[in-house]
Amino acid sequence: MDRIEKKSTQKSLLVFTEIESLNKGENLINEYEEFLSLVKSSEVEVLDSLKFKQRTPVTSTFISSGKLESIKDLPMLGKVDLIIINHQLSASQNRNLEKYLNKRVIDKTELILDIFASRATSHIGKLQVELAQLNHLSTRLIRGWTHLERQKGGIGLRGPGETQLETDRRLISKRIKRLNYRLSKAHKQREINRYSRKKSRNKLVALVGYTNAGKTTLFNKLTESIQVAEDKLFATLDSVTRKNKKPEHGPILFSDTVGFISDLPTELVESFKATLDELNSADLLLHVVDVSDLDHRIKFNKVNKILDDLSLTDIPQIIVNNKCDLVTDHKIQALRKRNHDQVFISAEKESEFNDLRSNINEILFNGTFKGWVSIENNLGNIRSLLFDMGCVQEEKISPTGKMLANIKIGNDELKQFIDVKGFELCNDKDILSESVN
Ligand SMILES: Nc1nc2c(ncn2[C@@H]2O[C@H](COP(=O)(O)OP(=O)(O)OP(=O)(O)O)[C@@H](O)[C@H]2O)c(=O)[nH]1
Ligand SMILES: [Mg+2]
Repeated sequence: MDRIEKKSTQKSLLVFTEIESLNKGENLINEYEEFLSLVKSSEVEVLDSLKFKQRTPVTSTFISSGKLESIKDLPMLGKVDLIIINHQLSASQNRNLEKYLNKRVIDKTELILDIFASRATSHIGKLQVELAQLNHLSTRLIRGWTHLERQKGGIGLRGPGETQLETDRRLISKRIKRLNYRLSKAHKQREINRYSRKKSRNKLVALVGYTNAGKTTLFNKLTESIQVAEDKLFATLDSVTRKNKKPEHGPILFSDTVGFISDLPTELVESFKATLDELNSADLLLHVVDVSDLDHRIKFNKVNKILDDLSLTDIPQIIVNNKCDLVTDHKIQALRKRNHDQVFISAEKESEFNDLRSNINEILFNGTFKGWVSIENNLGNIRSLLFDMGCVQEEKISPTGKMLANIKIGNDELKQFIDVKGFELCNDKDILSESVN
């Protein structure tokens, strides 16, 4: 599908319309800023932006006729290649607007699809975005797209007696079939990976949340990774899974995922379902919230709604209020008082996340054991397992030659060792002080 051409060629006019009747009580306070961020993420050049208020959408053109006239009268309209609307338009509204304004018009869905297309890097990500684009395109075919012919080599491809529209439809449905086939193959591979994870007893903790909440920043700290975290919407598209690097937890994998947004195009949710379905196998979700965002409560609800649509609400969730460094202490205290079970962090400024880590362990492993254990020398396999799990913080040799290890481990994880002969908890301060490193 054609991408929105880049800066040098595509000059756009933004039309932001606040519709009072839509989503009453759920409108973002900073909806306009979010629209600007989306446009900025797609890298088109903005010549001008208009802000309107309207009570209800107009069936035929979405925007009321008076406002359309004022757009048509704009002297700068001649320089505009593209008009971007901050709502989802029906195919006929889109077509009518294009006819009346004699310009290409794209809606919020197309804008988001374009951003995803520019961000997708993995094989699976690219397939998913293309599928979403084609599904979207197939609803708008009547508009008379011609680029498919251009892409596929043109006239020669057309079957005998077919109209342009039929040819487009045929090509698209063929391509959609192929994409579905390739996606299902790619997902089978992921299922195999998932199976080996289950066998390896690793717990999966997935970070979810509204786009730009700070998921990747937190993920990087938790796993000592260097994924790109940016002040851009949809910086992350492909989910990434990495092993926990800190001794507190033991066998945990963290997974960073694509961020959500209000009015996430259904085509995208559908195409990404298989990837997001992986969240189904998560043992715990960290719902990252940007508390410094005026809209954080509404966005929190929007994310929960999407999680609900994906049937993920049964998975335990820790609410992680992020970016606390941008909010006054007073406000954080007030929030803490009201929300005892939530965690408050600054992913960018902190590195320890003690509350978060102990909450994770509480849920996954029934709390944490911290202390010394003694291990007989014939239990080398347990020693290396503890190291593999990342639980050992310090090691010593006791006066009688036994290994002593200072470990942090989930209580449930500890259970498997506690009955083994030769493995004991060691609280004897004398032994510890006489032991050597
Ligand atoms: N001040 C401050 N900025 C933060 C904090 N955490 C993240 N950020 C910034 O917020 C922006 C978004 O962070 P990301 O980690 O990319 O957010 P994300 O949730 O992964 O976003 P998407 O992948 O786009 O969904 C970046 O510019 C980060 O530097 C924080 O605790 N404090
Ligand atoms: Mg991210």
